Amino acid sequence: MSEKFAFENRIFDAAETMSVDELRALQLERLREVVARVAEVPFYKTAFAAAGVDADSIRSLDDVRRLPVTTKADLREHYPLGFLAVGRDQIARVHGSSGTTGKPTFVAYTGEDLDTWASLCARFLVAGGLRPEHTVHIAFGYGLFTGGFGLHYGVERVGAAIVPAAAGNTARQIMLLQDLEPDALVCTPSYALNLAEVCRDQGIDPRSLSLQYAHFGGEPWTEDMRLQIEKELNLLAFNNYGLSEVIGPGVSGECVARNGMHIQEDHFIVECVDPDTLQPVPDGERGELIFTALTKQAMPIIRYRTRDIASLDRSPCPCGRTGVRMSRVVGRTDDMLIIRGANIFPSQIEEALLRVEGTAPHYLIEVDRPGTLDQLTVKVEIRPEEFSDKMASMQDLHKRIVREIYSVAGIRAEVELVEPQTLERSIGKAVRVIDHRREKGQI
Ligand code: DLL
Repeated sequence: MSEKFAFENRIFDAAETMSVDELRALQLERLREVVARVAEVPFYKTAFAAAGVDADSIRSLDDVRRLPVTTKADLREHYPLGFLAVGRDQIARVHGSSGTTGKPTFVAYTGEDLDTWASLCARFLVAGGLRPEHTVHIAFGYGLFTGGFGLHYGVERVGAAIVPAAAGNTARQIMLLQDLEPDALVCTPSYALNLAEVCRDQGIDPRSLSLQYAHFGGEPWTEDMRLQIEKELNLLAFNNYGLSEVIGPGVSGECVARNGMHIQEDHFIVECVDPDTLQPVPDGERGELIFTALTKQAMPIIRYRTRDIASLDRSPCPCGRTGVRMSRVVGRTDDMLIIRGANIFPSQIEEALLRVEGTAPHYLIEVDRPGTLDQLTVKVEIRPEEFSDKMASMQDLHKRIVREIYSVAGIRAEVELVEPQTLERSIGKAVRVIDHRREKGQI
């Protein structure tokens, strides 16, 4: 535990400790309600008819498995807002997350959804130390990404003070941290390490900052990384998880016992399944998580396949919360990369390259974390006819590729132009991505 701060277990909402029987009864009631609510959403209308299910046929919680699953591809097919279950006039806000194409997947919220979301974030923040008298430095992007606004309104709901530092400009962030002396830090775990490094470069000891604890999420990280961050910044680090399609941050988070993230089961039904058969796996075994959002109004989602691999633990927790705990996310079943908190699919890089004439369809994406920040390098073969020893034309090509990748994937990549025929050819499935972070145990 932190040298600076005595963590006591506080509960924000009595719903977090309701008995398992009460919880299951509430889930069943809410499941019936949400199935009725989405009955006129075209995708569900068709899928429910095909599966022969409706609200009346949901008699027990096991019946959730009779409902169709929803995937990111389904959301994309109904771009931009085909999953709306309310009129446009009911929407209070839209967020989004990157998809496999240049267009994001949008998610919409009513005023009531935003209220629910703020409470869900408040709950895990309080579970991990937040008190009304604290100040929280939020270094998540404020924009379509759900991290910034989600955590912002969660902190506000608790009644604590916020420094909405947002993302980027690390030197300025360090000034804010030094001068405003916040108690807590909110960002991605990799950004916390970056902050510590830049601090040291400026001759400031990151351990001397006022921070007592931090809430990290938005990307995978390991237990080793937790220890490293805690040592470098002298704070206690909590993990929280969520995804835009389900609501954003606030799906689950750690309590002071830090033995897994409590899923907020009064609002979400979780299943952990074998990704190939969709059959449930026993507790403690790894599988793909599937979430049903029970209370959302604008865009309820039924059995959303997260592609995130984790396991579930239903043993009682000393904190008293009854929500099942999920382990860290240990991997994904698709090829989505999370780079500095942003979701990137290799197909986006391919799409960007295809837009630039002169590049061959041979490329390799390398992801690394040489210091504290993720680095994305794209090695691109030049077509023989384009290859030239004229610096100017090569530089121009390089610039165009960097620009296209930024425009499609929203990320600054290092681009290396390589000579024709230099990238290894595969005989089976092309290896497009080498993630050095995995070999190093960083993710
Ligand atoms: O990353 C929501 C979020 C923001 C959660 C801030 C927590 C804090 P998306 O951009 O839609 O939403 O990305 C969702 O990020 O499916 C996971 O693969 C990954 N992810 C999120 N939190 C964690 C975590 C937000 N704590 C995708 N550990 C998810 C591992 C995480 N992976």
